[in-house]
Amino acid sequence: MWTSLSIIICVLSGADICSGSASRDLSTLHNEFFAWRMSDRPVTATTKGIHKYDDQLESFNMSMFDIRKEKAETLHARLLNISQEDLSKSDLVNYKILDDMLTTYIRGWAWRQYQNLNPISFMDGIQRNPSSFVNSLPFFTRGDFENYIARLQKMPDQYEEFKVLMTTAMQLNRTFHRQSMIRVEDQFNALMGPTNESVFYTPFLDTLDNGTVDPDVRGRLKEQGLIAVANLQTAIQNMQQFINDVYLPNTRPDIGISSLDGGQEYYEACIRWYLSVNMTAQEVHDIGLLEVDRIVDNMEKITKKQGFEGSVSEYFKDIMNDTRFFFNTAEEMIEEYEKQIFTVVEPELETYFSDMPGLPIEVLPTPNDGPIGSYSSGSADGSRPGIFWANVLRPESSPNLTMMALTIHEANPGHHLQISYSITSDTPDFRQKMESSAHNKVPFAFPRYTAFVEGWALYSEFLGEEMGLYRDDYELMGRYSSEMFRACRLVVDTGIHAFNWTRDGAIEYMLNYTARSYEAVAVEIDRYITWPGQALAYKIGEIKILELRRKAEQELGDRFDIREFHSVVLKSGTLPLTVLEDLVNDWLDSYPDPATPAPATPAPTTCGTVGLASSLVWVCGVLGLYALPANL
Ligand SMILES: *[C@@H]1O[C@H](CO)[C@@H](O)[C@H](O)[C@H]1NC(C)=O
Ligand SMILES: *[C@@H]1O[C@H](CO)[C@@H](O)[C@H](O)[C@H]1NC(C)=O
Ligand SMILES: *[C@@H]1O[C@H](CO)[C@@H](O)[C@H](O)[C@H]1NC(C)=O
Ligand SMILES: *[C@@H]1O[C@H](CO)[C@@H](O)[C@H](O)[C@H]1NC(C)=O
Ligand SMILES: *[C@@H]1O[C@H](CO)[C@@H](O)[C@H](O)[C@H]1NC(C)=O
Ligand SMILES: *[C@@H]1O[C@H](CO)[C@@H](O)[C@H](O)[C@H]1NC(C)=O
Ligand SMILES: *[C@@H]1O[C@H](CO)[C@@H](O)[C@H](O)[C@H]1NC(C)=O
Ligand SMILES: *[C@@H]1O[C@H](CO)[C@@H](O)[C@H](O)[C@H]1NC(C)=O
Ligand SMILES: *[C@@H]1O[C@H](CO)[C@@H](O)[C@H](O)[C@H]1NC(C)=O
Ligand SMILES: *[C@H]1O[C@@H](CO)[C@H](O)[C@@H](O)[C@@H]1NC(C)=O
Repeated sequence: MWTSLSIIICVLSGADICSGSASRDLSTLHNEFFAWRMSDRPVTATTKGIHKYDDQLESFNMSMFDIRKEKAETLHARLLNISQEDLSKSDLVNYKILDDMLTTYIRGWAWRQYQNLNPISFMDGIQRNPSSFVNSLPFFTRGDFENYIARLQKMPDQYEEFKVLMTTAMQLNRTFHRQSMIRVEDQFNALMGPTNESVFYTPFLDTLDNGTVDPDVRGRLKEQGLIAVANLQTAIQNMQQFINDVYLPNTRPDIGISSLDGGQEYYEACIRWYLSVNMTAQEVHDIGLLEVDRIVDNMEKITKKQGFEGSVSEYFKDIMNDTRFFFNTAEEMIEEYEKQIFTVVEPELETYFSDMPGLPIEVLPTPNDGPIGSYSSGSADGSRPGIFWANVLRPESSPNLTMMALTIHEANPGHHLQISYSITSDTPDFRQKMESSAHNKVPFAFPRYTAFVEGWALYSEFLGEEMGLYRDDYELMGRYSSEMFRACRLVVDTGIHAFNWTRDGAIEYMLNYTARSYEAVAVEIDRYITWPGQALAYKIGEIKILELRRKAEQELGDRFDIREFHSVVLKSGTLPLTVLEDLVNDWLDSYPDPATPAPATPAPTTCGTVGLASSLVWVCGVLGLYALPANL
């Protein structure tokens, strides 16, 4: 009754009231979408603070492929029924993103029987980071412990579901390469040993004893927990047996995904999923080669200036052997990061950004070994700070010259600033609490817009030059080595998956251009072998953001305001690159004071207007050689 009434009113009185109903329909729809996603991914729901499904696990039954796709299609049909003209600007962004998420997923269904059939690798599965599985749950009440026990009890069934998927992968000749599997055994082994000392059992120790659960029931919870963990250990052992005896002998012989039937098309679908733009492997590869050359040039300018005669890789070898570039202790490294954030970067920010949310940031040492840095967001009200996790476990092999680029990337104006804008923007749950990636499901998965997030962080490293954040040529070399790493990924990932590169060839290429050890590079390469296309997002996202900036500079001429541009990019939250481009174009189209149009073609000097000589090459390069498809 209510619905039909509102339709009549809309017809009679025009857009204003309709806008209300379109907006309501949209919000109903994305709430429903979000609720569905959380119920479908219970562990993710727990990590997002939704505790309705704490006793459940995701289903990996093959029948779910079709069920999920049909659900997405139903929601999409309803979305298309909402009139875009009747939506406000911010609702329109939400509309476009929901549209992109659903169409990406529905399109990905065609590839459901590729990597999706391989849920375990050294990069995927709970054995990779078991404590995150444990720690995602709260452990306060008896019910919390019971939920956790229920989850543990369901794990063996999940492994049985995995075996069905993996067996299907073998039948279809769509398994992982051996290289994706060899480290799994060690990861599994770390979960064996005495049951009461397993990481899965830890909540039943101090947490339970020191907590508020009725002491009378603690004994029973421990007993049930012990049995559940023991059964899980048995299931893990069986899985390892299955991998050794059945799966490993059937792993695919070639590292490249294109060696599979339909693999070339599959790879391009992965590229499209990660980049949220249409590009071929060849296009990505060519951009990578140009970028590597350009960055080598930038590096050689510095090495020449410093009077160094050898190659870039020799330069970094010398640095690695020079104690001058190393701190002695973890504490000194943390202090240096703090100094960079608060005394070098912070004073420069307001020249480049407006209405900064000003959320707090902290530097903490990573408890476990892993990447050199990472970021986790705090709360939107600032009560919990964002954290730049710095790996300071090996001061003796972490040269200081890469620290500034890392600070910029993880803290400000990189991830911390972008995510601060994002979590304080008025965006609905389905955008604020995007589900975690399960890379082996790509492209039959909901996107998270890595190209935007990582592209922004890499663009920030670039912006750091303009902001004068790199204090000397060494820090600039550190920036280039970090950029080089991302550029190499474009060459190597596509090399492996589209152009038959060998593993040794890929390792050699990467070693030649980056200051990393053989073992570190080999792990990187195995990661690319396992997740085709994932590593491309960083550089392509950066190039897209920079391309949009150059476009705005060109169109607005003197009226271009860097702070305004950054607001357009950051204030609508995390976006697919397509929607970002729409936003920038809308901003340019509706820009006030069109009285002084910019020249149609930029004067050659435009290239020189920005910062250092090194970025001059870049500026010209982006407008010319590496422009991405303009119409995304
Ligand atoms: C899994 O899916 C199959 C059909 O593919 C179905 O027969 C079976 O009952 C399902 N199992 C569960 C536990 O839902
Ligand atoms: C689209 O809207 C029309 C009119 O309100 C309705 O009859 C139809 O069922 C809707 N379709 C979907 C898929 O929601
Ligand atoms: C898988 O590969 C084997 C050996 O090359 C071949 O005999 C078989 O037909 C292939 N199966 C499929 C489904 O392509
Ligand atoms: C685990 O149990 C063994 C005996 O079964 C005991 O010796 C050991 O101390 C226990 N470990 C912990 C952490 O409680
Ligand atoms: C919990 O209690 C144990 C003694 O049972 C004590 O050693 C430990 O420090 C306590 N942990 C916390 C976090 O309070
Ligand atoms: C590192 O330095 C030491 C002593 O300064 C020298 O003997 C060694 O050859 C150097 N190694 C490299 C790889 O340059
Ligand atoms: C890659 O190698 C396979 C044989 O392993 C061959 O069939 C294919 O044509 C090669 N592709 C390219 C792009 O070289
Ligand atoms: C290694 O890098 C240099 C540039 O520093 C380049 O000239 C050479 O071709 C590269 N070698 C390989 C194997 O890629
Ligand atoms: C991207 O490529 C797909 C498949 O080739 C095509 O259907 C789609 O229209 C393209 N999208 C854009 C925006 O060019
Ligand atoms: C590392 O960077 C070089 C060049 O910027 C400085 O000369 C060194 O003093 C610095 N080393 C430490 C330990 O901070």
